[in-house]
Amino acid sequence: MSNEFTVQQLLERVNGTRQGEEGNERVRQFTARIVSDLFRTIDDLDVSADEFWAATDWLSRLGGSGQMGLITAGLGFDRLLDIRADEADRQAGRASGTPRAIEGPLYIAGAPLSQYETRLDEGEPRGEVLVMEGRVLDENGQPVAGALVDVWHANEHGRYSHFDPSQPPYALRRRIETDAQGRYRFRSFLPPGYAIPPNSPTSELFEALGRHGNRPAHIHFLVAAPGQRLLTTQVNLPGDTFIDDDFAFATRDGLVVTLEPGTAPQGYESLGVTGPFTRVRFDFTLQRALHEDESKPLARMARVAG
Ligand code: MBD
Ligand code: FE
Repeated sequence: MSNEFTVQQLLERVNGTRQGEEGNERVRQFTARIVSDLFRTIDDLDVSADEFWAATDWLSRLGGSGQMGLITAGLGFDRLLDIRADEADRQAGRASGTPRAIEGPLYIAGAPLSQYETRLDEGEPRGEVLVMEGRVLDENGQPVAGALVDVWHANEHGRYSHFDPSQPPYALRRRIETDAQGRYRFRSFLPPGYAIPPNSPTSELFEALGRHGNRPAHIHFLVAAPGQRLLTTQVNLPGDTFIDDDFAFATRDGLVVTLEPGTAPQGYESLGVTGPFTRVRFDFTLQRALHEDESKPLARMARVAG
């Protein structure tokens, strides 16, 4: 047998298995497809060796930087998965509920847990005081008691705790269990938008693409309850420059909240509200879970880990 290959013969060997081995069928299918697509790209675009090695160097640095999740969001993959999930729901005739929106790469599990209400921030307000409140509902509009609302947002500089080591652990991250009427509420401050870190593999690519790396102001949620499908979503604050130009394509119609003036602190004393604040009312409507797996309160990496 010759060791001189055409491109086709090379691909067949790359995708071949050892004698008596099958490997993982799904992984082999993905690899075969992706490698052959990239071989074709190199051919079609006449990619030079220098360009190829520059690209692999960038990928190595990207891996080392922990920014892979920024790149998948910025190149539209996260939104693509949501578009596909929405389409699958439509085809299955499933009730829609609150629109899903991407989890993003900045979730951390295990935030402090409270019943009904909590403060996300600590100490002095670091922006306009926000109280967000509402209920968790099922497909029939019935309140869901004991639902878990896991909420997280950026600080006044647009940075997320844990990834920004200057913040205390779990800063601006909390879990809230809804009360018997399905209600939750929390106090925090209106967060600003997010920008990708400068001088990083991600910013390098976005500069080369002539794109910006900004997200409009938003607050993330995972909402989970037994028998209900896990909802991963975000709400957007109105009036942001990037509200219709999100680098991660995560903003959605139906998720831009209304900011109401909350003038009197009456009824909000337990949240330490002493003066005017901004009030956001938002109910989350969950889909009924079709099987147990759909209701696990797991973030994306935990789902992969099983
Ligand atoms: C974020 O804050 C975010 O929510 C996403 C999806 C990507 C990057 C930063
Ligand atoms: Fe975010």
